[in-house]
Amino acid sequence: MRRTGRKTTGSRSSRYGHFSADGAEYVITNPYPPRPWINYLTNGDYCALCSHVGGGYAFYKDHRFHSVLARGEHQRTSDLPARLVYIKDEDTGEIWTANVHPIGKFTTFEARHGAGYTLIQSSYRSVAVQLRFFVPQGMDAEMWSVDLCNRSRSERRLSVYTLAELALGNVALVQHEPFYQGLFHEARLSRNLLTATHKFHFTEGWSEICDPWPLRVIATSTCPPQRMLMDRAAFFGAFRGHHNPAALDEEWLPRGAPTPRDLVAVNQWRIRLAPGESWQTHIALAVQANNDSTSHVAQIKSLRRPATYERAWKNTRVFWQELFDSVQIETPEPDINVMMNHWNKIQLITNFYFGRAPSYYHKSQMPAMRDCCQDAFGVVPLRPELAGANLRRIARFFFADGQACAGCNRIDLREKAAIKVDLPLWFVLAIADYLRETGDMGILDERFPLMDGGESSVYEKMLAGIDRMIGLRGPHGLPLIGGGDWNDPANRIGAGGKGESVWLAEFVYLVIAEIEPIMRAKKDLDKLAVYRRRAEELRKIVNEQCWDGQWFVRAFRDDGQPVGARGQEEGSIWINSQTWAVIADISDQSRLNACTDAVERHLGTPYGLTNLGPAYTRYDRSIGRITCFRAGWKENGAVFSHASSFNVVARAMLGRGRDALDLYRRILPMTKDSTRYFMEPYVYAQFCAGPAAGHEMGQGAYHWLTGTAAWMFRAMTDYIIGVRAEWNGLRVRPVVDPAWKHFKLSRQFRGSRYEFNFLNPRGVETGVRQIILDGEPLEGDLIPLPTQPVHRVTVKMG
Ligand code: IFM
Repeated sequence: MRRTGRKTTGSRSSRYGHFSADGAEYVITNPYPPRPWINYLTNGDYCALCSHVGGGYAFYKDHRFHSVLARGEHQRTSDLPARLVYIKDEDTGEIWTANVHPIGKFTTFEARHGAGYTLIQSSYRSVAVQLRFFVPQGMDAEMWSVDLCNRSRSERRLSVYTLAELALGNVALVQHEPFYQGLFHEARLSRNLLTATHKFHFTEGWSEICDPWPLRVIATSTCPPQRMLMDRAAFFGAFRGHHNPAALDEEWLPRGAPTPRDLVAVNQWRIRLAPGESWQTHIALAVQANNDSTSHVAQIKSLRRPATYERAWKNTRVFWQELFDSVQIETPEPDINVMMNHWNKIQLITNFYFGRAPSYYHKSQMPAMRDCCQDAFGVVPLRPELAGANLRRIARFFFADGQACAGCNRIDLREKAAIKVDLPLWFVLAIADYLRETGDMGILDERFPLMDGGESSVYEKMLAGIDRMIGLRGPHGLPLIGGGDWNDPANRIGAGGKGESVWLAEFVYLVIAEIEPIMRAKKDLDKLAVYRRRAEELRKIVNEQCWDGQWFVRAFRDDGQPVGARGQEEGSIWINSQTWAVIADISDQSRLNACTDAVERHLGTPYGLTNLGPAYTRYDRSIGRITCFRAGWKENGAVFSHASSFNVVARAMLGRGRDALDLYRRILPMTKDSTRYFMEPYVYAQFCAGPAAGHEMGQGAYHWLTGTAAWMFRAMTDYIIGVRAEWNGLRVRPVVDPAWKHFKLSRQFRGSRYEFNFLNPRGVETGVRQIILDGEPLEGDLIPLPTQPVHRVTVKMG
């Protein structure tokens, strides 16, 4: 069950590709899908975005300030590879690209995205090429392998050129003022080594600061090239481009020039291949601290040995395999299996490392606190120690009064206090989840600095966040929404200082329930009593003043008018105040079921649920930017995957297994028609256009970086298959489609492995008739803490 070499697919394919038999790779067979379909290759520090033709960019830790590889000019539809391999037939002079794009000459093509790597295989004129791009664990580099084979019957004389487009340091500047920025480059070429850095760097307030970039990039290869070039202008020439670089007109690349303004790393090898003969080189593009250290020299030497690459490849495979193995499922639905066992994890860990900031569709964003906390929550069952480390890092981004910073970057920048008020509560949620999984109560007493001086413990930060929230009360007694909550662009509801959020009330209610056992353990009973009173108050207000007959209103504006209320022409129902009423369990079952029904009735589409409906068509300053988006797009009525995934959890919590799975399937990326959806079929996108977008409905946008990955993962393991970590064991409450007669979950917990086997012969949605733990019947539905390395659990539903 645990090894992922087995065939898990049967998952559907698209007209552009399919999953590999074991589900671990997505194989793109047509070089022209509707958009670049990309992969993130990362070890948590170095990150390469790599499309199916080698497009994308790369950075170290923070895409805004430590850019390495340029993004090319890919944006959205075009995708000029930033990693390019040209081949020239020296006998005929013909040129093509092993990436296929942009020259577009090919006989065969296949790209395989896998965990941490992308392979591109193509052939043309009987020259077969395989490009392998990967980011090794434990080394800040991207590694390329180029394999050529002469499949013709005659000897071939070829030139092979590799091109990496560099953009060093602060990328906003490089893109904004390329000429000016080029004046600060410092680069050197020696035999088989390029070293490049940038002498002007800043992370804030550029007019006063001018420090050199603390990093440099080196490029070297296992097979020394006969020529190297670093001047982009000399490579492409004027009035030429990626289709026809001027330097390829000549026999040899021009010899080295002084440091150019636009940097590339180009290698040229002239090779002769007998029929059937192969040639290979490995190339590394590595990031080093910009100083002369002996370890740098050692690294360069090792990057010239093929064994280094093969070792790194193996280690990388092992890392990902272990990650895949930590939680595995087997259900009757191949699409779900393939996502849960492979791609959902790859997406989740990518989000987790970089805070959902860098993608093909946005780049200037910072890693946001709310997102980082949710991604840590997603990762908790997979790699609790990584989640714990990240939560400790996030703990540095708080103020004494409980406010959180908007962002929590990886490179020690100062961050501003957030205008969004909900952020500290996500931290409480993530910590509580982490504690249930690990029992690592010690984290609560660990102390971290505060942004405004001094320090406090994790526990104190959690309380400060809740205290602050409790203090912010509006005219109805609900939490003030201030500059906004989860729904970022609904940013003006409380601009005048009086607007209130119903969703926040539900969230605070939940967070108090989450922290209660922690406070009991801490014997903080007086404060807990205050929190409980506030929770009961909120329950009363939400039920007495926010229930609109069929659903909960979303908020109250500064003028006291409700947002998301029946009878309103636009935005009369918003999803989150329904979903989170259920998640927080703030009302009775009949209301919770009624608002869940209303969500499906008013917001349901074949692709998932829209964020609100009907979409706004007129700007409403009292609500905010959300009303400016085109109707049906983004938070204004798009099918928002993240909010839909919350709703899967809600449906399962209500015991509505059929409904939960019905929605789950609609959100899955491979269930969408690629020709309309455009985005990758192997990862979730933030949204797809909703009904109000007219003929564009169903068009996906903002791939990869979305809280959907965390929530779909946990929705399946914790709420549908229904195995949830609790303080003293694993609670088992499956809520499934009655068609699920047999399914499995294998997961680690507190150092042991649990192999769950679920039997549902009567085809029920929920309910456990009997649990057998290691051969013995168990009372109740809580599996106790582990006593041996492996526990086997049979769960009979019915
Ligand atoms: O809640 C936010 C999230 O933090 C970033 N993406 C959009 C969501 C909804 O606005």
